[in-house]
Amino acid sequence: MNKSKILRKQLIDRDVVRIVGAHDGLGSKLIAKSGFEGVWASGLEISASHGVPDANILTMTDYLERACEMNEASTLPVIADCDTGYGNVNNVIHLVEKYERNGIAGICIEDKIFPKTNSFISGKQELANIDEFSGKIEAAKNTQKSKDFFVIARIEALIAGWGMEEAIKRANAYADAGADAVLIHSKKKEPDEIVEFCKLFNKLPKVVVPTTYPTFNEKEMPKLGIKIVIYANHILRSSIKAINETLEEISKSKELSSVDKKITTLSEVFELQGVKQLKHNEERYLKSNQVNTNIIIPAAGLPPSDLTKSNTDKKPVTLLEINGKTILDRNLQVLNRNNLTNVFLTTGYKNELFDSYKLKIKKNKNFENTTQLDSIMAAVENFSETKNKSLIIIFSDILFEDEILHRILSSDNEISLVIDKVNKSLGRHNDLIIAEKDPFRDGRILTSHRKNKIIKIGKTLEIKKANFEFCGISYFSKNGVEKLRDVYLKLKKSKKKENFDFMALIQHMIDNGQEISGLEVNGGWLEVRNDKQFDYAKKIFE
Ligand code: SPV
Ligand code: MG
Repeated sequence: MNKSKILRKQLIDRDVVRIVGAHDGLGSKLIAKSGFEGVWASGLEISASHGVPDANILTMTDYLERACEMNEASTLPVIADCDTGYGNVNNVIHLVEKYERNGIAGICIEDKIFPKTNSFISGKQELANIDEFSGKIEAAKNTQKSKDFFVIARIEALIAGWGMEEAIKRANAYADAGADAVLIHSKKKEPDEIVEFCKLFNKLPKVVVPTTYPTFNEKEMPKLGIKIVIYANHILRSSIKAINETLEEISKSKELSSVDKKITTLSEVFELQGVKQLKHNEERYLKSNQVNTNIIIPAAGLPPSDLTKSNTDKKPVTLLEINGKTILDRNLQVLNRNNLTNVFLTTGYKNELFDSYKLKIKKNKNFENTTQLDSIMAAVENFSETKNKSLIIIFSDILFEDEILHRILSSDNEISLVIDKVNKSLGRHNDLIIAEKDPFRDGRILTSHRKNKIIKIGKTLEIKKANFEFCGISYFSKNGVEKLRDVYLKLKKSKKKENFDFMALIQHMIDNGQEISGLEVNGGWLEVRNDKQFDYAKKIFE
């Protein structure tokens, strides 16, 4: 239904249609959210928001642009305040074509002389000749394409001090010219003359703007034939007051703490801007690997016993500081830099130490009796966002460089593990691997893009037989995540799961025919599982 039709329907369905003045898209959204029926694209508000007087200083295009902004920002119909029509009858014809084509529900033109000034500005308010203005109304009605486009004739006779008789005479003339409604304007402190006018003129629905007679209640309007009430400038005036108070408070206190509690939250701003929809659209349509990839960091376990010297407080290893910055912070920084922001963490041991992290955290209370694999799967099972997306699992004691992520994100494997040739100098080789092809030994490449299948992985592999070690970073495509979940749940059902850590599960998948690719790298990562590795990390990370 177009907006003119919506407005016409509201006029049938409701006793009084309540319309609020605004000057931009945000105002239009707030009005819609508060349950009003329409938006008045107010000349006063629009000109004030440009910092100029309401005196036809702006042009029709300035007003039209804002009316369109308000129209697009909400589903409410917009009635545009078009002053005197910005000139003579030809200007009115042009504006009706423009406004209607842009989906504006209706317009209001007033019977004053161009350039007009706001009705509440003191001084002479010059009225247009009745016939000339009736011609504008007739032209507007003859120009509109749809029968529903709504044209309001605004009578300024009471404002200009010409009296009731003149107001009624004009109302009759504008009704004869084809107006859909008349707006009868008054600057009196009481609604008496409005009430009198309404009793004397019944040919058309009436529109009122009770700015100066604020006690006039909506309840009194239907019996007077008033079908539209416009609260014309209250958004503008309330925001000016609020802005002044905020500025004064900041200026006085020289900081933000007191003012922060009094103003709206940023999340409300984001909500009004439609950020939720933005995220939804990204998830649905933005086919970038980054947006569609989750990160899980399992950090539930106890710190390794070989890290005693460097970890006298016995912190979870990912919270160890390497030159003033924790391993977790360093890794989050790399992830953020690569737009990988869907990060899930599983904590267990000393989980309160993670409270300051604004990540999606799953607490694994039973961490002492479960494995890292259980922590990974707890995150997968707990967060529905992990469904239908690929996944990078990063062990919490690994430091890594951006290039490794680039390598993962540009690969098209179903499941892959980042692997490097065995490095004997830093000790500890838990996660050894036998891959189909031996590594390049000359150390001149950072990564290799050849295909290399993993044949064996596990803690019990003999070091002389292994050609690679696992770097603690693995990748699962959307399909790969489903397979991981299936295998894990099957093992859980068969009660065999206790014998499986992450590596054993991968071996189990290989044994059952799943291809697991090795993504070969040559450095660019570091594990921190013993004091020697910790000291080394301190040397290389600033
Ligand atoms: C406006 O909002 O611009 C109006 C209504 O025309 S009033 O300011 O009351 O004249
Ligand atoms: Mg106006």
